[in-house]
Amino acid sequence: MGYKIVVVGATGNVGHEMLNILAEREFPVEEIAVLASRRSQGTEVSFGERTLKCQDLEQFDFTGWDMALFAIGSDATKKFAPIAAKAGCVVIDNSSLYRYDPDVPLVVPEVNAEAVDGYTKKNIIANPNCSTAQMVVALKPLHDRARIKRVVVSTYQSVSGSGKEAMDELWNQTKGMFVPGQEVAPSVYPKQIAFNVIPHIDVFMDDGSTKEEWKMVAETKKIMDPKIRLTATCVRVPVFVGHSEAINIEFEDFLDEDEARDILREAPGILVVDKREDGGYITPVDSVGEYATYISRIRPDSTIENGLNIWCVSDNLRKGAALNAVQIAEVLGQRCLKKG
Ligand code: 2RA
Repeated sequence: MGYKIVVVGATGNVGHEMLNILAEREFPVEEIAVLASRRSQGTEVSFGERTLKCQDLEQFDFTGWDMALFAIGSDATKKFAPIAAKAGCVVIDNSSLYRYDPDVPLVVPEVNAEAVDGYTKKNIIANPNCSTAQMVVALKPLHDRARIKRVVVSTYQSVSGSGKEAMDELWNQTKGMFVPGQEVAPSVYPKQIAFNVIPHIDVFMDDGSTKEEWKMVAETKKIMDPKIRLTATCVRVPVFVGHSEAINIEFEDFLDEDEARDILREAPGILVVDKREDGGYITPVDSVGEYATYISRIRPDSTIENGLNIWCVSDNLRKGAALNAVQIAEVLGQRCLKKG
C-alpha cells in the first residue's frame, strides 16, 4: 500500500527534483500525478524509469489524493493549495505563502519533524526557504548542546534559486563576455550576474534589509527558537546550483571547535568536510545532486566569548527545496498517514 501523490509544478527546477528524489528514495507511491500550467499540459517528465505526461492544474480534482507537493509561485499556490487541502489532500508547499502562518507547520525534518503533527489545522505544511533549510540543519545540533544566542550569516546563493531563466541568463551573459557582439543585458537581475555578485535577493524592506534576509530571521525563529537573534546578508553569486553560507555563531555556553566538529559529524543530514589543506573544504560544485548539508572551516571566533565560525554548503534544489519536501512527506506518512 502506497500513497497517491501529486507533484504540482512538475516542469520547474524544484518540481523536476521532487520527482527525481521521490524515485531515488523509493517513496511508497501507489499512484502519481504531475501537474503544470495549461500551456505546459502534455509536457513529458521523468519519474524514475517512467515518463509521465503533465496534466492541467486548472482541471485537476485533488479528491482521493493523499499528498500534493507544491512547487509553484505564491500567487498560483494561493489559488490552488486551498482547493487541494479542502479536497482532503495534504499540501506540502515550497512557496513562501504559508511559512509564517501560525496555523501551518514550517518543517525541516532534521530539526522539528514533530511539527508535522500540526498539519490538520489547514491540511498544509510549509517548506522553508532554501537558505534557511541548510542553515538550521547545521545550527540545530549545536544549539541543543550550547544554546545559540546570536547568528551572523552571509549567503552566496546560486542562480538556480531564481529559476531556469536565471540559469540561462548566467550562461548567456558569460558566453557574451567572450563572444564579440553577443553581449546579454541583465533581465532577471538588476545588474550583470556573470563575473559579479549582487547583494540583493527578493524585495527591499523598510529597514534596508531584503525579504530574503528577513525570511532567514523569521523562519529560524519559527523552526528552531524564537529567542535566537540572527542577522543575514543574502548575496546572489554566479554559480548555477548550490548555496553557500558563512555562519558566525555566538553561544550561551562555551563549545570548543573539536566538540563542535564531533557534534556536527554525528548530526542527521550533515557531512563534515574539514581539513586545513588545499581542497579540504566543500564548494557548491561538490554539493550538486547530493542530499547532505556540508560543513567546513569549523574554527573558533576569538573576537567574542563562546564564538564559532562555520562554512555551510548544500544543493539548494535538493535540501533547500525538493529533498526537504519529500522528507516532510516521509515523516507525514510515518507519523500521521500510516498505510497498510
Ligand atoms: C533564491 N531563496 O535563492 C530564493 C528562492 N529560492 O532565489
